[in-house]
Amino acid sequence: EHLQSLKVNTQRLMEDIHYTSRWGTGEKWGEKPTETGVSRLALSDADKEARDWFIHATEALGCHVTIDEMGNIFAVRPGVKNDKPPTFVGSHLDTQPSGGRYDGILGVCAGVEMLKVLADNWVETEYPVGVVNWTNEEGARFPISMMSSGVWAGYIPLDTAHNAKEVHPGTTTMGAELKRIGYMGKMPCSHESMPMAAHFELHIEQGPLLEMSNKKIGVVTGVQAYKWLQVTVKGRETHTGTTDLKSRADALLTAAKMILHSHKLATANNALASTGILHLKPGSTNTVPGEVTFTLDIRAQSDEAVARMEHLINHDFHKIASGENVGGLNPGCPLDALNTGCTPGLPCTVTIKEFFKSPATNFNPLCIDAVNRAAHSVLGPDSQDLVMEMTSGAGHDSVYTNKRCPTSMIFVPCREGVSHNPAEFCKDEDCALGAQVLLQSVLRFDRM
Ligand code: HGY
Ligand code: MN
Ligand code: MN
Ligand code: MN
Repeated sequence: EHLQSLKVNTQRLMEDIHYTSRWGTGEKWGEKPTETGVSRLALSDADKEARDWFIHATEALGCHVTIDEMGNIFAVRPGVKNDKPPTFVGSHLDTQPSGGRYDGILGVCAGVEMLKVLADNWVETEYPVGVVNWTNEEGARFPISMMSSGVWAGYIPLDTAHNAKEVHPGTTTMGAELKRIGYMGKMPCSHESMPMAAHFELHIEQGPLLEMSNKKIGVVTGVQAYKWLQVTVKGRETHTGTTDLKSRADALLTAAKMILHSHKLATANNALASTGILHLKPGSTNTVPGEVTFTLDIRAQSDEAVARMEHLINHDFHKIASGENVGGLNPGCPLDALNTGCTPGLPCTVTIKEFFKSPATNFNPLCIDAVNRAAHSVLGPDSQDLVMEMTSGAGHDSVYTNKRCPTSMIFVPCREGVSHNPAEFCKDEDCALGAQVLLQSVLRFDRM
Protein backbone atom coordinates (compact mmCIF):
# COMPACT_ATOMS: atom_id res chain seq x y z
CA GLU A 1 0.00 0.00 0.00
CA HIS A 2 1.09 3.65 -0.36
CA LEU A 3 3.04 3.82 2.92
CA GLN A 4 5.01 0.70 2.01
CA SER A 5 6.20 2.42 -1.13
CA LEU A 6 7.84 5.27 0.81
CA LYS A 7 11.58 5.16 0.22
CA VAL A 8 14.47 6.79 2.09
CA ASN A 9 16.89 8.77 -0.03
CA THR A 10 20.30 7.11 0.33
CA GLN A 11 22.35 10.01 -0.96
CA ARG A 12 20.56 12.53 1.26
CA LEU A 13 20.96 10.28 4.32
CA MET A 14 24.68 9.79 3.68
CA GLU A 15 25.16 13.52 3.15
CA ASP A 16 23.67 14.15 6.59
CA ILE A 17 25.88 11.49 8.14
CA HIS A 18 29.05 12.85 6.52
CA TYR A 19 28.01 16.45 7.15
CA THR A 20 27.46 15.86 10.90
CA SER A 21 30.51 13.59 11.26
CA ARG A 22 32.85 16.44 10.39
CA TRP A 23 32.19 17.97 13.84
CA GLY A 24 34.90 16.39 15.88
CA THR A 25 37.27 15.77 12.98
CA GLY A 26 38.10 19.33 11.94
CA GLU A 27 37.23 18.46 8.33
CA LYS A 28 35.41 21.08 6.27
CA TRP A 29 32.02 20.27 4.74
CA GLY A 30 32.44 18.89 1.21
CA GLU A 31 35.89 17.44 1.90
CA LYS A 32 36.03 13.69 1.31
CA PRO A 33 35.64 12.03 4.73
CA THR A 34 38.96 10.55 5.82
CA GLU A 35 39.50 7.75 8.30
CA THR A 36 40.48 10.12 11.07
CA GLY A 37 38.63 9.48 14.30
CA VAL A 38 35.58 11.45 15.22
CA SER A 39 35.92 12.96 18.67
CA ARG A 40 32.54 14.48 19.53
CA LEU A 41 32.59 13.96 23.29
CA ALA A 42 29.34 14.63 25.16
CA LEU A 43 28.69 18.39 25.58
CA SER A 44 31.90 19.39 23.79
CA ASP A 45 31.82 22.26 21.26
CA ALA A 46 31.67 19.65 18.49
CA ASP A 47 28.66 18.05 20.19
CA LYS A 48 27.02 21.47 20.43
CA GLU A 49 27.51 22.00 16.68
CA ALA A 50 25.83 18.67 15.92
CA ARG A 51 23.02 19.45 18.39
CA ASP A 52 22.39 22.84 16.78
CA TRP A 53 22.24 21.14 13.36
CA PHE A 54 19.75 18.57 14.68
CA ILE A 55 17.43 21.30 16.02
CA HIS A 56 17.58 23.38 12.81
CA ALA A 57 17.00 20.30 10.64
CA THR A 58 14.00 19.03 12.62
CA GLU A 59 12.40 22.45 13.10
CA ALA A 60 12.67 22.98 9.33
CA LEU A 61 10.71 19.72 8.98
CA GLY A 62 7.80 21.01 11.04
CA CYS A 63 8.81 19.55 14.41
CA HIS A 64 8.27 21.09 17.80
CA VAL A 65 11.60 20.79 19.66
CA THR A 66 11.99 20.62 23.47
CA ILE A 67 15.14 20.22 25.53
CA ASP A 68 15.10 18.72 29.03
CA GLU A 69 17.33 19.14 32.10
CA MET A 70 19.79 16.59 30.74
CA GLY A 71 20.06 18.23 27.34
CA ASN A 72 18.04 15.47 25.68
CA ILE A 73 16.55 16.95 22.51
CA PHE A 74 13.04 15.80 21.50
CA ALA A 75 11.76 16.75 18.04
CA VAL A 76 8.05 15.91 17.64
CA ARG A 77 6.08 15.96 14.36
CA PRO A 78 2.31 16.16 15.04
CA GLY A 79 -0.02 13.42 13.79
CA VAL A 80 -3.62 13.64 12.65
CA LYS A 81 -4.59 12.84 16.24
CA ASN A 82 -2.34 13.90 19.11
CA ASP A 83 -4.01 12.35 22.10
CA LYS A 84 -1.34 9.65 22.31
CA PRO A 85 2.40 10.08 22.97
CA PRO A 86 4.71 10.12 19.95
CA THR A 87 6.36 7.02 18.54
CA PHE A 88 10.05 7.96 18.77
CA VAL A 89 13.19 6.97 16.96
CA GLY A 90 16.35 7.87 18.79
CA SER A 91 20.04 7.46 19.34
CA HIS A 92 22.98 9.67 20.31
CA LEU A 93 25.30 12.31 18.80
CA ASP A 94 28.17 11.87 21.27
CA THR A 95 31.12 9.61 20.41
CA GLN A 96 34.09 7.88 21.97
CA PRO A 97 37.34 9.92 22.28
CA SER A 98 38.47 8.51 18.93
CA GLY A 99 35.21 7.10 17.64
CA GLY A 100 33.73 6.23 14.30
CA ARG A 101 31.34 7.95 11.89
CA TYR A 102 28.26 5.77 12.44
CA ASP A 103 27.90 4.85 16.14
CA GLY A 104 24.89 6.88 17.30
CA ILE A 105 24.89 9.41 14.47
CA LEU A 106 23.42 6.86 12.05
CA GLY A 107 20.32 6.46 14.23
CA VAL A 108 19.81 10.21 14.63
CA CYS A 109 20.32 10.97 10.92
CA ALA A 110 18.00 8.08 9.99
CA GLY A 111 15.37 9.71 12.18
CA VAL A 112 15.84 13.00 10.35
CA GLU A 113 15.64 11.15 7.01
CA MET A 114 12.36 9.56 8.19
CA LEU A 115 10.96 13.06 8.80
CA LYS A 116 12.14 14.16 5.33
CA VAL A 117 10.43 11.21 3.63
CA LEU A 118 7.19 11.91 5.49
CA ALA A 119 7.40 15.59 4.53
CA ASP A 120 8.29 14.89 0.87
CA ASN A 121 5.26 12.63 0.53
CA TRP A 122 2.82 14.75 2.53
CA VAL A 123 2.27 11.80 4.84
CA GLU A 124 0.22 12.49 7.93
CA THR A 125 0.84 9.82 10.55
CA GLU A 126 -2.10 8.79 12.67
CA TYR A 127 -0.29 9.87 15.85
CA PRO A 128 2.79 12.06 16.43
CA VAL A 129 6.24 10.72 15.61
CA GLY A 130 9.46 11.98 17.14
CA VAL A 131 13.25 11.88 16.90
CA VAL A 132 15.34 12.12 20.07
CA ASN A 133 19.04 12.77 20.69
CA TRP A 134 20.04 11.27 24.05
CA THR A 135 22.85 13.06 25.90
CA ASN A 136 26.03 11.15 26.79
CA GLU A 137 25.07 7.65 25.70
CA GLU A 138 28.74 6.65 25.54
CA GLY A 139 29.78 7.41 29.09
CA ALA A 140 33.25 8.16 27.68
CA ARG A 141 33.67 11.73 28.97
CA PHE A 142 31.30 11.46 31.96
CA PRO A 143 31.56 7.80 33.00
CA ILE A 144 27.93 6.73 33.31
CA SER A 145 26.87 4.96 30.14
CA MET A 146 23.41 5.72 28.64
CA MET A 147 23.26 8.44 31.27
CA SER A 148 20.43 10.70 30.13
CA SER A 149 18.03 8.03 28.93
CA GLY A 150 18.70 6.55 32.38
CA VAL A 151 17.61 9.80 34.04
CA TRP A 152 14.56 10.01 31.73
CA ALA A 153 13.54 6.47 32.68
CA GLY A 154 13.97 7.25 36.41
CA TYR A 155 16.93 4.92 36.98
CA ILE A 156 19.69 7.51 37.43
CA PRO A 157 19.08 10.44 39.81
CA LEU A 158 19.29 13.86 38.13
CA ASP A 159 21.87 15.24 40.57
CA THR A 160 24.09 12.17 40.19
CA ALA A 161 24.09 12.89 36.47
CA HIS A 162 24.61 16.65 36.82
CA ASN A 163 27.48 16.11 39.29
CA ALA A 164 29.21 13.45 37.18
CA LYS A 165 32.84 14.54 36.85
CA GLU A 166 34.76 14.48 33.58
CA VAL A 167 37.23 11.56 33.31
CA HIS A 168 40.00 13.69 31.70
CA PRO A 169 41.22 16.13 32.95
CA GLY A 170 38.53 15.94 35.65
CA THR A 171 37.97 19.66 36.00
CA THR A 172 34.29 20.05 35.08
CA THR A 173 30.91 18.35 35.56
CA MET A 174 27.99 17.37 33.35
CA GLY A 175 25.80 20.14 34.78
CA ALA A 176 28.42 22.83 34.20
CA GLU A 177 28.93 21.68 30.60
CA LEU A 178 25.18 21.59 29.91
CA LYS A 179 25.02 25.22 31.00
CA ARG A 180 28.18 26.20 29.12
CA ILE A 181 26.84 25.02 25.75
CA GLY A 182 23.31 26.25 26.45
CA TYR A 183 21.62 22.85 26.63
CA MET A 184 20.40 22.80 30.22
CA GLY A 185 16.74 22.68 29.25
CA LYS A 186 13.82 23.69 31.47
CA MET A 187 11.70 20.58 30.95
CA PRO A 188 12.13 17.93 33.66
CA CYS A 189 14.08 14.94 32.37
CA SER A 190 11.43 12.31 32.81
CA HIS A 191 9.23 9.85 30.95
CA GLU A 192 6.30 11.64 32.58
CA SER A 193 7.22 14.97 30.98
CA MET A 194 8.05 13.38 27.63
CA PRO A 195 6.12 10.10 27.37
CA MET A 196 6.70 7.80 24.42
CA ALA A 197 4.35 5.32 22.71
CA ALA A 198 7.41 3.35 21.55
CA HIS A 199 11.12 3.81 20.82
CA PHE A 200 12.95 2.32 17.85
CA GLU A 201 16.70 2.71 17.39
CA LEU A 202 18.78 2.04 14.28
CA HIS A 203 22.41 1.29 15.11
CA ILE A 204 25.43 -0.43 13.58
CA GLU A 205 25.89 -3.85 15.20
CA GLN A 206 29.42 -2.96 16.39
CA GLY A 207 30.20 -6.67 16.24
CA PRO A 208 30.89 -9.17 13.41
CA LEU A 209 27.82 -11.47 13.53
CA LEU A 210 25.71 -9.96 10.73
CA GLU A 211 28.66 -9.65 8.37
CA MET A 212 29.87 -13.20 9.18
CA SER A 213 26.40 -14.64 8.57
CA ASN A 214 25.81 -12.55 5.40
CA LYS A 215 22.73 -10.96 6.89
CA LYS A 216 21.57 -7.40 6.16
CA ILE A 217 19.25 -6.67 9.11
CA GLY A 218 19.49 -7.64 12.78
CA VAL A 219 16.21 -7.60 14.71
CA VAL A 220 17.46 -6.88 18.21
CA THR A 221 15.62 -8.82 20.93
CA GLY A 222 17.72 -7.71 23.90
CA VAL A 223 21.01 -6.40 25.33
CA GLN A 224 23.59 -8.21 27.49
CA ALA A 225 24.18 -7.20 31.09
CA TYR A 226 27.17 -5.06 32.03
CA LYS A 227 28.81 -3.46 35.02
CA TRP A 228 31.64 -0.94 35.39
CA LEU A 229 33.99 -1.25 38.38
CA GLN A 230 36.76 1.05 39.56
CA VAL A 231 39.72 -0.74 41.19
CA THR A 232 42.26 1.13 43.34
CA VAL A 233 45.48 -0.62 44.34
CA LYS A 234 47.72 0.96 46.97
CA GLY A 235 51.33 -0.08 47.49
CA ARG A 236 54.39 1.88 48.53
CA GLU A 237 56.49 4.32 46.51
CA THR A 238 60.15 3.37 46.74
CA HIS A 239 63.37 3.96 44.86
CA THR A 240 63.69 1.67 41.81
CA GLY A 241 67.47 1.45 42.21
CA THR A 242 67.72 0.53 45.85
CA THR A 243 64.64 -1.63 46.54
CA ASP A 244 64.86 -5.32 45.69
CA LEU A 245 61.77 -7.12 44.39
CA LYS A 246 60.87 -8.85 47.61
CA SER A 247 60.77 -5.54 49.48
CA ARG A 248 58.42 -3.85 47.06
CA ALA A 249 54.69 -3.19 47.33
CA ASP A 250 54.46 -2.47 43.61
CA ALA A 251 50.92 -1.21 42.91
CA LEU A 252 51.30 -1.42 39.15
CA LEU A 253 52.60 -4.97 39.06
CA THR A 254 49.79 -6.04 41.40
CA ALA A 255 47.26 -4.24 39.18
CA ALA A 256 48.75 -5.96 36.13
CA LYS A 257 48.25 -9.36 37.80
CA MET A 258 44.63 -8.41 38.53
CA ILE A 259 43.94 -7.35 34.94
CA LEU A 260 45.51 -10.55 33.61
CA HIS A 261 43.49 -12.56 36.12
CA SER A 262 40.24 -10.80 35.17
CA HIS A 263 40.73 -12.03 31.60
CA LYS A 264 41.24 -15.59 32.90
CA LEU A 265 38.03 -15.29 34.94
CA ALA A 266 36.13 -13.93 31.92
CA THR A 267 37.27 -16.83 29.76
CA ALA A 268 36.24 -19.32 32.43
CA ASN A 269 32.84 -17.67 32.91
CA ASN A 270 31.83 -16.97 29.30
CA ALA A 271 32.03 -13.24 30.06
CA LEU A 272 34.05 -10.21 28.94
CA ALA A 273 36.40 -8.13 31.07
CA SER A 274 38.11 -4.99 29.78
CA THR A 275 40.29 -2.26 31.26
CA GLY A 276 39.97 0.99 29.34
CA ILE A 277 41.34 3.55 31.78
CA LEU A 278 44.42 3.21 34.02
CA HIS A 279 46.00 5.94 36.13
CA LEU A 280 49.14 5.48 38.22
CA LYS A 281 51.02 7.63 40.74
CA PRO A 282 53.44 9.24 40.97
CA GLY A 283 54.40 8.51 37.31
CA SER A 284 58.19 8.67 37.49
CA THR A 285 60.66 6.36 35.79
CA ASN A 286 62.60 5.73 38.95
CA THR A 287 59.84 5.50 41.55
CA VAL A 288 57.92 2.25 42.09
CA PRO A 289 54.21 3.17 41.61
CA GLY A 290 52.49 3.55 44.95
CA GLU A 291 48.91 3.82 43.65
CA VAL A 292 47.02 2.59 40.60
CA THR A 293 43.37 3.09 39.64
CA PHE A 294 41.86 1.19 36.73
CA THR A 295 38.42 0.46 35.30
CA LEU A 296 36.88 -2.95 34.66
CA ASP A 297 34.00 -3.26 32.17
CA ILE A 298 32.37 -6.66 32.87
CA ARG A 299 29.81 -8.03 30.39
CA ALA A 300 27.83 -11.26 30.07
CA GLN A 301 24.56 -12.49 28.65
CA SER A 302 22.93 -12.79 32.10
CA ASP A 303 22.83 -10.78 35.34
CA GLU A 304 23.88 -13.94 37.21
CA ALA A 305 27.04 -14.31 35.12
CA VAL A 306 27.99 -10.66 35.74
CA ALA A 307 27.29 -11.08 39.48
CA ARG A 308 29.46 -14.22 39.55
CA MET A 309 32.30 -12.39 37.82
CA GLU A 310 32.04 -9.55 40.32
CA HIS A 311 32.11 -12.03 43.23
CA LEU A 312 35.22 -13.77 41.90
CA ILE A 313 36.93 -10.46 41.17
CA ASN A 314 36.29 -9.22 44.69
CA HIS A 315 37.51 -12.50 46.18
CA ASP A 316 40.59 -13.07 44.01
CA PHE A 317 41.77 -9.46 43.80
CA HIS A 318 42.05 -9.29 47.58
CA LYS A 319 44.13 -12.46 47.53
CA ILE A 320 46.38 -11.09 44.78
CA ALA A 321 46.83 -7.82 46.70
CA SER A 322 47.71 -9.61 49.92
CA GLY A 323 50.46 -11.50 48.16
CA GLU A 324 48.87 -14.91 47.72
CA ASN A 325 49.48 -16.93 44.60
CA VAL A 326 46.22 -16.76 42.62
CA GLY A 327 45.72 -18.59 39.36
CA GLY A 328 49.41 -19.35 39.08
CA LEU A 329 50.39 -15.72 39.38
CA ASN A 330 52.96 -15.14 42.08
CA PRO A 331 52.54 -11.54 43.25
CA GLY A 332 55.50 -9.32 42.67
CA CYS A 333 56.78 -11.52 39.84
CA PRO A 334 57.41 -10.00 36.45
CA LEU A 335 54.49 -11.04 34.26
CA ASP A 336 56.55 -13.44 32.15
CA ALA A 337 58.18 -15.11 35.15
CA LEU A 338 55.24 -17.16 36.39
CA ASN A 339 56.24 -19.59 39.13
CA THR A 340 59.92 -19.29 38.41
CA GLY A 341 60.65 -18.82 42.09
CA CYS A 342 60.94 -15.07 41.69
CA THR A 343 60.82 -13.18 44.93
CA PRO A 344 57.27 -12.29 46.04
CA GLY A 345 56.54 -8.62 46.74
CA LEU A 346 55.09 -7.09 49.89
CA PRO A 347 51.29 -6.94 50.25
CA CYS A 348 49.25 -4.13 48.68
CA THR A 349 45.68 -3.12 49.43
CA VAL A 350 42.80 -3.06 46.96
CA THR A 351 39.38 -1.37 46.97
CA ILE A 352 36.76 -2.10 44.32
CA LYS A 353 33.70 0.06 43.73
CA GLU A 354 30.86 -0.24 41.25
CA PHE A 355 30.11 2.94 39.33
CA PHE A 356 27.67 1.79 36.73
CA LYS A 357 25.52 -1.23 35.99
CA SER A 358 22.97 -2.17 33.36
CA PRO A 359 21.00 -5.41 33.87
CA ALA A 360 20.28 -7.70 30.91
CA THR A 361 17.41 -6.35 28.77
CA ASN A 362 14.65 -8.13 26.83
CA PHE A 363 12.94 -5.85 24.32
CA ASN A 364 9.18 -5.70 23.85
CA PRO A 365 7.70 -8.41 21.59
CA LEU A 366 5.30 -5.88 20.02
CA CYS A 367 8.24 -3.80 18.74
CA ILE A 368 10.31 -6.84 17.84
CA ASP A 369 7.36 -7.96 15.73
CA ALA A 370 7.03 -4.54 14.08
CA VAL A 371 10.74 -4.59 13.17
CA ASN A 372 10.56 -8.19 11.96
CA ARG A 373 7.57 -7.48 9.68
CA ALA A 374 9.12 -4.25 8.43
CA ALA A 375 12.41 -6.00 7.65
CA HIS A 376 10.74 -8.81 5.72
CA SER A 377 8.50 -6.42 3.80
CA VAL A 378 11.44 -4.17 2.87
CA LEU A 379 13.74 -7.05 1.91
CA GLY A 380 11.10 -8.87 -0.09
CA PRO A 381 10.98 -12.55 -1.10
CA ASP A 382 14.52 -13.64 -0.15
CA SER A 383 14.32 -11.87 3.20
CA GLN A 384 14.47 -15.17 5.07
CA ASP A 385 18.23 -15.35 4.40
CA LEU A 386 18.85 -11.67 5.11
CA VAL A 387 17.21 -11.06 8.49
CA MET A 388 18.21 -12.54 11.85
CA GLU A 389 17.17 -11.98 15.43
CA MET A 390 20.03 -11.26 17.82
CA THR A 391 20.98 -9.66 21.13
CA SER A 392 23.27 -6.66 21.45
CA GLY A 393 26.72 -6.84 23.00
CA ALA A 394 26.79 -3.06 23.37
CA GLY A 395 24.56 -0.97 25.59
CA HIS A 396 22.17 1.53 24.00
CA ASP A 397 19.69 4.17 25.15
CA SER A 398 17.00 1.69 24.12
CA VAL A 399 17.92 -0.28 27.25
CA TYR A 400 16.36 2.50 29.33
CA THR A 401 13.51 3.49 27.02
CA ASN A 402 12.52 -0.18 27.23
CA LYS A 403 11.80 0.36 30.93
CA ARG A 404 9.10 2.90 30.07
CA CYS A 405 7.73 2.07 26.62
CA PRO A 406 7.78 -0.74 24.02
CA THR A 407 11.23 -0.69 22.43
CA SER A 408 13.30 -2.57 19.89
CA MET A 409 16.35 -1.95 17.72
CA ILE A 410 17.48 -2.52 14.17
CA PHE A 411 21.10 -3.48 13.49
CA VAL A 412 23.01 -3.14 10.25
CA PRO A 413 26.41 -4.77 9.64
CA CYS A 414 29.62 -2.78 10.05
CA ARG A 415 32.92 -3.74 8.43
CA GLU A 416 34.68 -6.53 10.36
CA GLY A 417 32.48 -5.64 13.32
CA VAL A 418 34.89 -2.84 14.22
CA SER A 419 33.49 0.09 16.23
CA HIS A 420 34.72 2.70 18.76
CA ASN A 421 37.50 3.12 16.20
CA PRO A 422 38.11 5.57 13.31
CA ALA A 423 37.98 2.63 10.89
CA GLU A 424 34.30 2.04 11.78
CA PHE A 425 32.47 1.69 8.45
CA CYS A 426 28.94 0.87 7.26
CA LYS A 427 28.09 0.71 3.54
CA ASP A 428 25.79 3.44 2.21
CA GLU A 429 23.26 0.86 1.04
CA ASP A 430 23.28 -0.81 4.47
CA CYS A 431 22.71 2.54 6.21
CA ALA A 432 19.81 3.18 3.83
CA LEU A 433 18.37 -0.31 4.27
CA GLY A 434 18.42 0.13 8.04
CA ALA A 435 16.77 3.55 7.71
CA GLN A 436 14.12 2.00 5.44
CA VAL A 437 13.33 -0.70 8.01
CA LEU A 438 13.26 1.96 10.74
CA LEU A 439 10.76 4.05 8.74
CA GLN A 440 8.54 1.06 8.07
CA SER A 441 8.74 -0.09 11.70
CA VAL A 442 7.49 3.28 12.89
CA LEU A 443 4.72 3.38 10.30
CA ARG A 444 3.61 -0.12 11.27
CA PHE A 445 3.64 0.71 14.96
CA ASP A 446 1.75 3.94 14.30
CA ARG A 447 -1.07 1.96 12.72
CA MET A 448 -1.07 -0.90 15.27
O1 HGY B 1 29.32 0.72 26.55
C1 HGY B 1 28.44 0.54 25.72
O2 HGY B 1 28.14 -0.56 25.34
C2 HGY B 1 27.71 1.72 25.12
O3 HGY B 1 28.28 1.96 23.86
N1 HGY B 1 27.77 2.89 25.92
MN1 MN C 1 26.06 3.87 20.19
MN1 MN D 1 29.36 3.59 21.35
MN1 MN E 1 26.06 2.25 22.90
